[in-house]
Amino acid sequence: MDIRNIVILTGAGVSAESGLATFRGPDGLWEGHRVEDVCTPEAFARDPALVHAFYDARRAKLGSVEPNAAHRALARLDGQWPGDLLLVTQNVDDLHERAGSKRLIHMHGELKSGWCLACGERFRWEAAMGEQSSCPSCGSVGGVRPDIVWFGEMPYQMDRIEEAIRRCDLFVSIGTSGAVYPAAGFVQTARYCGARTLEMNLEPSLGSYLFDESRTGPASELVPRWVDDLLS
Ligand code: BJW
Repeated sequence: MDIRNIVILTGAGVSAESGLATFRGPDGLWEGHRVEDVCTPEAFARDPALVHAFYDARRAKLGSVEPNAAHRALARLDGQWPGDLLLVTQNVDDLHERAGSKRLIHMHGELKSGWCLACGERFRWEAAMGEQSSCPSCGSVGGVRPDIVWFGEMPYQMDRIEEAIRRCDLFVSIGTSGAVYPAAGFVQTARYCGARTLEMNLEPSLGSYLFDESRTGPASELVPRWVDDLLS
């Protein structure tokens, strides 16, 4: 099969070997809480200090981690692939862009972005956020929240993502459990539109049976090998 257009979906597993915790593993984020119970606008309204503390700690952690071999291989593919390529990440860390990926969408937002609920502006945010931050755009205090897509909110750039999936010849899913929609449904759209589908994950994901091929192992080993094959 001739491959020209590629869509790659990544999840927390691609950053695990950089030292960032996944969501649903034994050492997952939010120990003692289900992520579905705390990553919601309602949870933020109920206890903003708790939610800010969680995201402030994760934003601070970015300063001590580096992209791994999987991020670097995907950036190499982005730089060398002559056809269309779109890397859609569910991750809110900045490791793909630090590795050099350019054709990238953060569908669940970014740790280093803030969003003012008073004026609607989004802006780069590197420091701790807390409850009393003021908006750099309108100056209002108390309305700044992490620019993160929580449960019940619409992921970013869905039109662009869906169009790329409908046009792709190869859909690849890396390091995601397939527990969260709409990302978990991308493989079905890709299949329906005739794309070949490949999963690379430490273990078979929930939707593993939907893929033409499922490779199991650490992303830092599987992804560079797959990129080498594709570019050779
Ligand atoms: C390795 C590895 C290594 C480890 N190498 N692999 C009922 C049915 C269907 C849907 C719904 C439903 N009720 C509600 C919904 C919708 C809801 C949803 O999906 N809920 C589920 C709980 C069922 N979704 C939403 O609300 C979304 N919005 C929405 O649907 O809007 C409406 C809409 C309609 C139509 C079209 C479009 C939209 C919003 C979802 C927001 C998710 N937000 C979070 C948190 C915020 C970000 C943050 O704080 O970081 O995003 S939840 C959390 O899960 C985070 C992740 O991005 C997301 C996915 O997790 P991921 O990446 O898969 O991580 P893990 O930990 O689950 O898996 C890691 C995998 O890696 C594992 O398999 C490991 O084995 C593997 N791994 N090490 C390779 N070294």
